[in-house]
Amino acid sequence: MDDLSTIRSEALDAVQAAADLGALEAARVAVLGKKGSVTGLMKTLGGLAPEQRKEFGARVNQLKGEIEAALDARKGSLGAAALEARLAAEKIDVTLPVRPVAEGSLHPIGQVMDEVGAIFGEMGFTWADGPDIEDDWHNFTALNIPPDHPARQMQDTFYLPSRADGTPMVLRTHTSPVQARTMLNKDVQKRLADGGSLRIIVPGRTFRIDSDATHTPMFHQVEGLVIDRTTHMGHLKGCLVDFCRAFFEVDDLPLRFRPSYFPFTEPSAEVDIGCSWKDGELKIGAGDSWLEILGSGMVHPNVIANCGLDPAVYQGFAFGMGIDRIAMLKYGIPDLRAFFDADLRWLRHYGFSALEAVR
Ligand code: 2NM
Repeated sequence: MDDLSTIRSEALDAVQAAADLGALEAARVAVLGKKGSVTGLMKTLGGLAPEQRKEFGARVNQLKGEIEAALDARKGSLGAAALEARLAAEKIDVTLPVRPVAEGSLHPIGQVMDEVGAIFGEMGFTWADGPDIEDDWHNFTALNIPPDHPARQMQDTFYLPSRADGTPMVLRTHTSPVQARTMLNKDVQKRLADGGSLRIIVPGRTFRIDSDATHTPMFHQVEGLVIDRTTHMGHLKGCLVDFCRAFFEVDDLPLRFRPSYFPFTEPSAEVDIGCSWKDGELKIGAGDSWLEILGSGMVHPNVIANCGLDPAVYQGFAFGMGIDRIAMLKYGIPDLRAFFDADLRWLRHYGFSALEAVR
């Protein structure tokens, strides 16, 4: 029996039988490795006579080449099969539903505060903040609210334990104490003295003892203040007309200014916007009905003086409105109390995407 043809057929069989790349490598080592069968044949060449060596060497080389070609071919097909298997195993079903993403939403009050801030921001107002807990001087006295005014009564105002020096403390009943604090600020007073003007809005939480279908003990207001030497009632009117039309997104929204009274403004005006009711549904815009939206007026000289400014030099206007109320009107939210129930179904329905910037 020819040694070569046995080695040849055994090697080619082993190559063909290799089921994976590991088995194929074992087959290669068995033939071409240090102790492999073909390697063994090569080693015998040195002991042969030159004539024989030439003839046998050529046959061994040819066999080696043949086996190497078979190894290469098998390697190629095993690699392709492995790739096929992997592609089949890792196949992605793009029709499967995605995993739910836990996505939060902006509460309508925060959304509306941002919208109001953006509109007044374009008119040159900046956003001011202050404490929820106030002393009664900033909350009432500075704002020309007399000691016997009903707003100061225990039934209307949340009183907190007084300061050690006896100063009565309250949960602020409006955001106006922030306006008072701003006018009292020495840097602000310096800017006014240098001919500048003060324009702020103050969005924030406010508190009054009141709880029914249309009132919650905690609610939100945005108040605004403009002070300089020349701002007058015409500016108040233009500013609030522009704001209401921008906020409610009705270009020709009718507005009505009605004389009113607030201790901290003189004269004072309440502002209504035009609307209509159709099939029990409110439509903001032209119509035969009016909706009260905000209070406003020229800042009372007593307030200006209380806040350390000369009322013979400085004047301006102020306004205030309920954020919760304008949010309900703009976005058709029926029940005020649901605003503060922290009900996730309500928040998913009425909330706003955090990824959609305001303007
Ligand atoms: C309102 C209505 C009218 C107001 C007044 C002031 C201040 F501090 F400057 F005097 N701030 N806000 C004001 C005026 C608020 O809310 C209905």
